[in-house]
Amino acid sequence: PIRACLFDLDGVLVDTAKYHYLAWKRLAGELGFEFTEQDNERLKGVSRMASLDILLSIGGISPDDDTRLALAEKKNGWYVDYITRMDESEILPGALDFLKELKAGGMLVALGSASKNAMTILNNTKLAPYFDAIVDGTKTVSAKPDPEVFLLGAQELGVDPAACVVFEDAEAGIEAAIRAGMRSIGVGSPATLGRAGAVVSSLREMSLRRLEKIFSS
Ligand code: B16
Ligand code: MG
Repeated sequence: PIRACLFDLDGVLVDTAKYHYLAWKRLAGELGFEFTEQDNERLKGVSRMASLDILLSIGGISPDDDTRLALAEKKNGWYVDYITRMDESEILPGALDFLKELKAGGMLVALGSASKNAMTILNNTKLAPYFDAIVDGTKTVSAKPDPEVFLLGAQELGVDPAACVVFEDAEAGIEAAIRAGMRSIGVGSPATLGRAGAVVSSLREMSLRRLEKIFSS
């Protein structure tokens, strides 16, 4: 039976992708090239430095390591300005009700995010108290699709990976769940999340009953 639910943050519980986009776009602008919303899709679920490298390849430039670090820090400063102003109104539809239902039903809940800013977001949106374990980019070495982030989450919860379900909006995140030996539910489009055990368009479609039904066989 399922004992724990592990949630990705950006794209599943909150829509911080729009702030990442604004900050990356501003950086591209300063460097003298365009960065579109479509380009931004490629950065979802990807770590900060890997995101920067994708952005720089779009601009066709390859600065040295010190410059790259400075650019990533600059982008992060702008991004942090946005997320420090976030509040509960930015929790994605259905997320809070589902978390409340999971807690009431005795399910263990963990965060599995690539972001180094996850705590700021969880505190500002008042979501932090719903988590029994929080694993984010400050605790991991390898990025998704490596399973590290979810395996650490299961370990902190003291639950076998086979009894865990991962909620993810990124293909690399579903891959990470599979490699961790966990079940998964994609939040978004079946076109990109086809490898998940099931796909929902938002957490509004989720309930404890639905969860049990999906994985009953
Ligand atoms: P930071 P998730 C990911 O969060 C984002 O989807 C991705 O766009 C971002 O680059 C990454 O976090 C790192 O974030 O710069 O704040 O450390 O989807 O894994 O919750
Ligand atoms: Mg995500």
